[in-house]
Amino acid sequence: MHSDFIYVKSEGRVYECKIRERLKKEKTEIYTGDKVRIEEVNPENRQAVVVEVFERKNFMPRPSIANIDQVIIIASLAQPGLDYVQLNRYICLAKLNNIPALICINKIDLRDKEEKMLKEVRSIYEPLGYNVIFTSALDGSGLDALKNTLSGKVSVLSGMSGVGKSTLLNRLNPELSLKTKEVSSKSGKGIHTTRHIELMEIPVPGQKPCQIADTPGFSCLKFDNIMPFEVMDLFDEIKNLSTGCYFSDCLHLEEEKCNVINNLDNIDKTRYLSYKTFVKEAFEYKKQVTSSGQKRETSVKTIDSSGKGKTRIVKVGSQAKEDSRKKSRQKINHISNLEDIYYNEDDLEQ
Ligand SMILES: Nc1nc2c(ncn2[C@@H]2O[C@H](COP(=O)(O)OP(=O)(O)OP(=O)(O)O)[C@@H](O)[C@H]2O)c(=O)[nH]1
Ligand SMILES: [Mg+2]
Ligand SMILES: [Zn+2]
Repeated sequence: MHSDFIYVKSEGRVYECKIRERLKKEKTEIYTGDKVRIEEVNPENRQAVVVEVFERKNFMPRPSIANIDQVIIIASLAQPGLDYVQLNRYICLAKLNNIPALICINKIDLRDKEEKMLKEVRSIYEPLGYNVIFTSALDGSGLDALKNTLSGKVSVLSGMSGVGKSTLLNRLNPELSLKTKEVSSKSGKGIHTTRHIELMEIPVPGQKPCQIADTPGFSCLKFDNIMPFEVMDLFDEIKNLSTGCYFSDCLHLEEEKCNVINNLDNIDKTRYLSYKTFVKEAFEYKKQVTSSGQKRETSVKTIDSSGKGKTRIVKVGSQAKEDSRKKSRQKINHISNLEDIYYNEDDLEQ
């Protein structure tokens, strides 16, 4: 169902808002997490109009959400089993959009011999600079550690369907009662339950208030907007070794005198496998772009942020100019009309 309204939180109140016609004409897109200026139309009924959208500090497509401090990537030890390629996919997506990420492995109650796996996950990701947390939404273990990472931040939970994102959020704040669903017993895969994106406040005693967005998991997320040569930028350990390759355009697949291939003992196997998988996907994308003459993401500008790599910021259609009129920055905390962006028929299959 499509809705013409978006919901904006301002000074503790939620306003039901229409979007100013001018913004619609300019095709200004508004996403969860955007900071906007509203004008009240009917204060009693808390109705307002969005008149301006401010420039974003960052943006994560799929799911579309703006101004995020961190992505918490959830994977599960079982049901569905830990899939490193998928986990790396979510990690790379966060990196592509220059958003800090941490890893949370959920459902640790489901495995008898989990110790070995937990060590393995730590040994892969901690040297790469990722914080790894282990949780069980069922028995509550690790939830305090998870809470500690949230303080004062805007976080997004992402990860495959069925790994327990909504269940974890419900545990963090039982008042939310988000919809969760059984993992399909036939396939062991999750069936999509979370359908829209909403920023929710989680009160954590003794800590600064924090906001979290739950997101729907994807079953077939692909790297379809980057070129093969750009994939290595998403794998620090490969990028670092690439400076020693003989060919400057080496893709580290089967080239001669490749410093990455010569050092495969120093790279985790599942990381290298993921790298190769994403390069292959990027080649498919390149083929499509080349054959259709289609332009790449024109709405994305890439800026260099003080030598720390690239920041992709999606341009907002309207100019976010500061003016002297009284205004406040509000945050959209609910968009209910994006459903069809997150789903295709394949995704909804059980
Ligand atoms: N044993 C066990 N089951 C869990 C745990 N966390 C979640 N589950 C179960 O896993 C299933 C899927 O959980 P959801 O929270 O709906 O998964 P989700 O990640 O939100 O899935 P989508 O919304 O489809 O992306 C539910 O049946 C939960 O009860 C856990 O820590 N341990
Ligand atoms: Mg969910
Ligand atoms: Zn190489």
